[in-house]
Amino acid sequence: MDDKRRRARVQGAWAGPAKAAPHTAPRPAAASGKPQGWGHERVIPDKQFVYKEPTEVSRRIPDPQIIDKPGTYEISTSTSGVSRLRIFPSFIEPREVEWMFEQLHREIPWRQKSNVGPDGPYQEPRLTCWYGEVPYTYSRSTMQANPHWHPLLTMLKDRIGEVTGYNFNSLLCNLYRHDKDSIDWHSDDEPDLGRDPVIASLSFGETRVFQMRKKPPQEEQGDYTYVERIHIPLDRGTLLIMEGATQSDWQHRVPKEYHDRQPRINLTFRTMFPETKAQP
Ligand SMILES: O=C(O)CCC(=O)C(=O)O
Repeated sequence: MDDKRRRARVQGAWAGPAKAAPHTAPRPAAASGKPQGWGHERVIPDKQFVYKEPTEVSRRIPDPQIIDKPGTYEISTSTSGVSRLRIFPSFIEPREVEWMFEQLHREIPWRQKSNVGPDGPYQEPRLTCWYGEVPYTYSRSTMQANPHWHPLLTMLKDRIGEVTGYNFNSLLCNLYRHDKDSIDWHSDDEPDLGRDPVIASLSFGETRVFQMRKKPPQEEQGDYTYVERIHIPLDRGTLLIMEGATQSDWQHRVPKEYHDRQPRINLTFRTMFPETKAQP
């Protein structure tokens, strides 16, 4: 039985008679006059169920933890360090969030990115735009340097810097046009981001669920079945900061959905360290 989900087996058996089953003598007809059998009553052997302890411990797939309240969450600690999330709902006030979305939707030069995966080239199911002094490569495809920041993006970068103390120099903008646009499991761990990269993710438009899963320990051989999971509904104006070992120890994605979704824009601010290729 190689399916781990069925590992927990109750090991027991009908062990048969503990002692020789006595033959039951035919009983006389009941006084009530109910019909008698054919003269032979069925003999039920005196079986006994013997319980044996399961040899392996049952494993439960953990329910995802839902994070939808403001705060700081230390989601794990490992030899790589602490993985930490900070959530700021309404980081952009409701009265600003709508016009910002409209302006970003209209004025960012959105492009279709073509990536290369294990099965060959494919079109990323969302539109993107890169801002930064240096090119950015992921999924074996490079986005060219683009130092001409839109003024609204510069303003948002500075506002995030004032509140968090982080000074970002690059930005990946993502446009999810509808429910079938998505990004698959990955970590933001490209070498140019240095060690323990901090990512600030700001959302506009439709709410989509940002899912996280912990990387499994070595003995699981890449099997994510039993890993911890976190779901964060990122609604308009919410700022999510990922810090510490989050990119070493966790993956994240925005999955496709199966009901109508309006467009969503996500801005992921980062700091690139192109010269060092290592921890600054
Ligand atoms: O859209 C999001 O919330 C996440 C985007 C993301 O993970 C990425 O672009 O690396």
